[in-house]
Amino acid sequence: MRITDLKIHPIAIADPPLFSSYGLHASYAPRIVIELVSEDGLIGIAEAHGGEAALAAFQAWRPRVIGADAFTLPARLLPAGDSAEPGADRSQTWRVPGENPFDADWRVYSALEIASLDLLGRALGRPVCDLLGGRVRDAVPFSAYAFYKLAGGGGEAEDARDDQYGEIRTPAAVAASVRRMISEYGFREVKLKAGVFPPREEMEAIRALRAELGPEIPLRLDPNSVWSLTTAFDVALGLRQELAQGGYLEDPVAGLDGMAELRRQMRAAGLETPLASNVAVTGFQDLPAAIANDAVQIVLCDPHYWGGLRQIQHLGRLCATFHLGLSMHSNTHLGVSLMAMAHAAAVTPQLQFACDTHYPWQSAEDEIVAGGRIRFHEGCVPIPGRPGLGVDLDYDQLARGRERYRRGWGHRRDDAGEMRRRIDPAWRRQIPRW
Ligand code: GKR
Ligand code: MG
Repeated sequence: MRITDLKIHPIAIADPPLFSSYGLHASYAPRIVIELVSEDGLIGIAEAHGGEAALAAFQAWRPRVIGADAFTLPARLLPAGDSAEPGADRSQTWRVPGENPFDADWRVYSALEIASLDLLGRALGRPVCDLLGGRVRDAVPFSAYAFYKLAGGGGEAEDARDDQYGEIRTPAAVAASVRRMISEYGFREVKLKAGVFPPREEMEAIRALRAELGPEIPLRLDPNSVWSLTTAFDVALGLRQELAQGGYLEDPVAGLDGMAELRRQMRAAGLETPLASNVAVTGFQDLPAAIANDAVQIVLCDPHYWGGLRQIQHLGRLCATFHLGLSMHSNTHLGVSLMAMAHAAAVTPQLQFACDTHYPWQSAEDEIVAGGRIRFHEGCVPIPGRPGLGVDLDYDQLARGRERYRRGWGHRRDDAGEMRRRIDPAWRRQIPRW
């Protein structure tokens, strides 16, 4: 099935002021939506990280895509490997996901793989998961993803969004926000984005969550690499009960060496809390060292930069082979990405942790899926029986997203710049900060 066009839609979507150790989310986040058009007029879609660099990358790939066969496009375009030079730091320690030049090719490839699967699914009348061997679950569990934040729901001036959650800076506010998210979505696992306030306060937030939610809900804590070894060890010790039973500590320190050393110290002290990563481990090339040094016990995959859905299936098998757990990372996204993430999890039996999602932080005003926001049932996204990913584009909404981008909003994710603009003109990312 010959591809006759690749349409590339850069959009900006409102984003609330969420904190992480990278800084603060700006009022708009960039995304790119692509449409692969086939010779018989069918369209396959995907959603990707956005911004100017991503837009240029998609445009550069366009000539290689036009004329390709949708069935064999993945094999034809698969990147040869890693674009990082030997010895280069290709982690996400210093770069937010979606801004890492070393996985730029993988990000474009991922979106093309997903759009080609959507296209083939539509042509064959089968859901994407059926093209990859079939679903192992009918509904995919996601986790509540709590953030510290300023007041505000994203967007600006007359384009500002409602804010359901208000300012979140205290343990009580974290617990209340998660309670609210759970009552709306039904999530059964919870992650707190940390690395924002002194660790003592963030440990209190985890204790407040445990008190609020009871003993059954697994809790995860992710400071995106900004703790020292000593601090990370103290947090692991102090929260050994709270993070047990299916919880984990995600990227507590920077780099695979740091993670491996922390693991050694924790095990010597009898602390078995698993260490998870999407910062130190960002692709297949990181696995040999991670495994050899026992630096990471749970890998967070992401179909947006690991290479699409088939690569997540490969990763699942590798994780099982090496006795690693598998979870899923997210970044600000809309419903097309959510469905791609859900199909990835539906065809990967080894993925046993509820997937991350930023989706509750986005608003219906920005959704580009026809029919509005995807509905969760008991914390899960049901996998539809409809062809492809199971969602269509709402072209009016897409045009609104394009218009926001055209107005100059959300051209690059710059959390550190936003932190300097709104909080502290001298702010810079510091590792370790605590
Ligand atoms: O959205 O600020 C954020 C997150 O910090 C994101 O950029 C991370 O990539 O959620 C991610 C994570 O798990 O590290
Ligand atoms: Mg993380």
